[in-house]
Amino acid sequence: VVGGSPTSTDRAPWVVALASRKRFGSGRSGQFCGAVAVAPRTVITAAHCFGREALGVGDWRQLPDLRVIAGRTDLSGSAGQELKLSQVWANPSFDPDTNAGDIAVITLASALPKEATIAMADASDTDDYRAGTQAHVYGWGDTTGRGTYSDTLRTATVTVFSDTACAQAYPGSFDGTYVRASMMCAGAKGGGKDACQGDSGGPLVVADRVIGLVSWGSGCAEAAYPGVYTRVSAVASLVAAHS
Ligand code: 4AZ
Repeated sequence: VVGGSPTSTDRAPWVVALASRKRFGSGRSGQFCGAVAVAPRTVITAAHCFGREALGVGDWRQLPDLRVIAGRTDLSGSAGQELKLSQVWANPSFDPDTNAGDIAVITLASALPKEATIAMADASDTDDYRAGTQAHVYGWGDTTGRGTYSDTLRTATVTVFSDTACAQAYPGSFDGTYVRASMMCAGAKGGGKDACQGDSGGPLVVADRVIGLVSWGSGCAEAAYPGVYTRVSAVASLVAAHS
């Protein structure tokens, strides 16, 4: 998160880290994405966290090597719990060229407390998506856009963009925009606050609902380029079908 401030998993217990025990040597957390607990055994994240192909054979994303880390503000510490995954459904319709459908559903092998979960926005929560709404993005990702990851959880307040402004920020693909109906944008006027690499899959939150998952963007915190998020209300039925 660029332009944010430190927070804690006490305040945001539903923010979890996705880590691989094989990603780094001992002494590093192996965190590679954010994620969010939406039910005691259900965590949602970005499909692209699992690569172009879900759970690619032979790499560090093998199911037995993955962990969901909950309740650990500082990933260099050992607070909270490391949960095993019993299943990953990475959307088979995810398109790595456009990032359309960037949603994956993780089933945990053991349950988190209900208090450590957050509700997903659904189609009736239109106010949450109104342009100008203040939302909060969370993650352990890059804080500068130059590869400086954070051991401690950070958050920034960003503003929800209109679909028109979002599409205008990313023009030019074959059908006029890179932005699909299953996406939304949020950012700061003049830039300076945004999700960045390593935050992918983590939540964008309004009040007590998760409305977006960090998905993509051009650079980080640039004035012309808001962050693009998976629109949770658009994928809620997929999540329900796979949890
Ligand atoms: C990434 O590479 C990434 N500024 C995530 C979020 C944004 C850009 C890139 C949004 O995972």
